[in-house]
Amino acid sequence: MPIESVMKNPGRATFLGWPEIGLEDITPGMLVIAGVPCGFTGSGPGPEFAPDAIRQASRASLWRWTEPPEGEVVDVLDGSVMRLKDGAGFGDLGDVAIFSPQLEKTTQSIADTTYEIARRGGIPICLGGDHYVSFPLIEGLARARGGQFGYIQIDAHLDLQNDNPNHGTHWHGSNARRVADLDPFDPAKMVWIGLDDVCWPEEWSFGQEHGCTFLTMRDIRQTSVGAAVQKALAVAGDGTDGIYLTIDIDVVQRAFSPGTGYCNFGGLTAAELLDVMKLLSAYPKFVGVDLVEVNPLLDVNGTTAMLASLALITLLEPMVLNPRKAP
Ligand SMILES: [Mn+2]
Repeated sequence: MPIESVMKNPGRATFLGWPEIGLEDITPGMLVIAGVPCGFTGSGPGPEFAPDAIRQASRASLWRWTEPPEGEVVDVLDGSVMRLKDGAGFGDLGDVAIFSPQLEKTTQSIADTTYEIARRGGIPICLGGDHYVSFPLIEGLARARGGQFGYIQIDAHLDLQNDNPNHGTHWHGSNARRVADLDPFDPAKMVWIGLDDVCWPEEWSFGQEHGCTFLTMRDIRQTSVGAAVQKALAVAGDGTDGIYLTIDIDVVQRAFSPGTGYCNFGGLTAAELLDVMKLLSAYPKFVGVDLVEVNPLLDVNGTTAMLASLALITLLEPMVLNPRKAP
């Protein structure tokens, strides 16, 4: 397998200051950050700059990991004390090679990366990129692992279009549909959280006919974020070998997330997204995660990159910090 699919980022920031690693350093259970600087399969330039912007933004949270005088931090929401796990494995692999505008070669490169990570037992945590990248990330991962997987997509949109007249079958409106086509995924174990806006009739009927679970913003407003997460985990986790989680930052209202291509006024607030992440973080069997559609060219004061980094940190912290109750 060619390893040209992964490049290091010498001298550049790593996510949360995690060590730079190569594929050979990956051990089973390790959390592996990989940037996917691909923006040509979306709606405009910008998402290709997101991996570095999210890594830079994560540095504002470094103190939680490196500076507590007693090596611990306390979560003020529940009083739990967290300490870095001894020997917890995590690292930053750098960025996937992108061959813009060559769709096939780029798709292969992205898929090879998660294949190689998962083959070594690593759990890929990927920084997009536009949402198309999710499909090759998942394809490579599923090919390496085997098994049946659930799927949770936090997004204002379905991304279930089969064939767009302008963009074809492989772009950021078709990623979920391509995932649904993969054998390890049963559409009845695929869940969307935070849907808003409109979709094409074909996407809607695909979801209805195949038993997809759509949890809209209206559902969330009428119940709660907690109820939505509980339902999503119950559906996607039912009888599966793990869940893949994809987060499209455009699920968040524009006031909190100006740096993304879609203008959303009805979506989650920033605090609600972090609540969703906190609740999801209790689930122990995520096989891979991506966060996509941050666009630094549209961002204001790095707000969206900061929110993206905090969303991932909130999700990952229980996996690398040992919680214990305060005395
Ligand atoms: Mn999307």
